[in-house]
Amino acid sequence: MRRFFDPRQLAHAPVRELHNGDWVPYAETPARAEQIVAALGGGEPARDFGLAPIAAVHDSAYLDFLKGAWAEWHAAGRSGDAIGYTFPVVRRRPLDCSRIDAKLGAYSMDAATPIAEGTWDAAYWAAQTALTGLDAVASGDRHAFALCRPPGHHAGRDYMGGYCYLNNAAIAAQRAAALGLGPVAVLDVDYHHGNGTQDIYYEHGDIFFASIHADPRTDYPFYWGHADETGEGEGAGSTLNLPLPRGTDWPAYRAALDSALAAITGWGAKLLVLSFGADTFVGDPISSFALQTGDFTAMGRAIAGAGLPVLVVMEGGYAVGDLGGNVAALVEGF
Ligand code: Q9C
Ligand code: ZN
Repeated sequence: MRRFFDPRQLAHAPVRELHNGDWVPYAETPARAEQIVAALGGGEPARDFGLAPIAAVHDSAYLDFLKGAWAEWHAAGRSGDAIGYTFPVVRRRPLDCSRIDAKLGAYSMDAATPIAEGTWDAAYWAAQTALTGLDAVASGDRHAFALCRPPGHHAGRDYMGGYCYLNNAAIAAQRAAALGLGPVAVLDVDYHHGNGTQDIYYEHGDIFFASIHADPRTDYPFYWGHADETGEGEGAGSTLNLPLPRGTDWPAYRAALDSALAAITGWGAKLLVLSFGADTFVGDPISSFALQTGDFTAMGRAIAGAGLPVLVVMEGGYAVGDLGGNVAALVEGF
């Protein structure tokens, strides 16, 4: 399948994140993408579809904030990466905040998502990379791989979180539906629950969201991804969460994957967006599943076996030395 990678995504390079109570080096590094593109033997650059398909998913005030946050932070006399530290969980309401500190808290769900100088440009080109991959599928390719970075599945309509700023998979899914390629399903196989994608489509009956992930009772993002979250309103029944315990290996994972694929085809999907994270790998430094490199090939084969056109969108995966091989293994399964 064709692979898409745009080097403008490398401009995003935050220095540190708050992890388990300590400042640690930022895990979502440019080297991740460099390892993957090397293992895949290169990638075609993104085409520019402009802001409209991004604004079809994200709030316009949030996009303005993302574009300007780093400059505003520095104009306020700060140094380094912009990061929130006060979060409006109490009676949240749409205040028009002027201080960059207030905006950072209002538009983020954690302190793992700093804004560096190159963040907006990289996130913009990550979204364009997903849209370029979708264009290949829309033009008749059966499968396409979009090497997106920064990742997207924790980002909601008006918030960033979990190394994610723009929800690349949701942007591609929305565009696919607008092009009449639906009904569209998003299957999220990153180790972490895709709370942003779920939130964006929670009340939509036309986009199905299924996620296989570490049980949020033990793992980030904690507050979403529980099995009883199934959608609301017109979206009632179009969200499926399959949380799994720490230590899950391929046989148990495979059973959940089969259930998710059966639900997606049973729902009548005509196109699949796969949010693929390689952080289910046994050697991942921030995760606790036990998939081996060869299991990713079986995963790709099983997903291709569902018989739908598939756009693969890259999400997490932090075992940098094994990451290229793990992604190449998945691609081989298609
Ligand atoms: N102690 C993705 O894989 N930090 N994001 C968790 C747990 C955030 C992962 C801290 C992890 C985000 C796209
Ligand atoms: Zn993840």
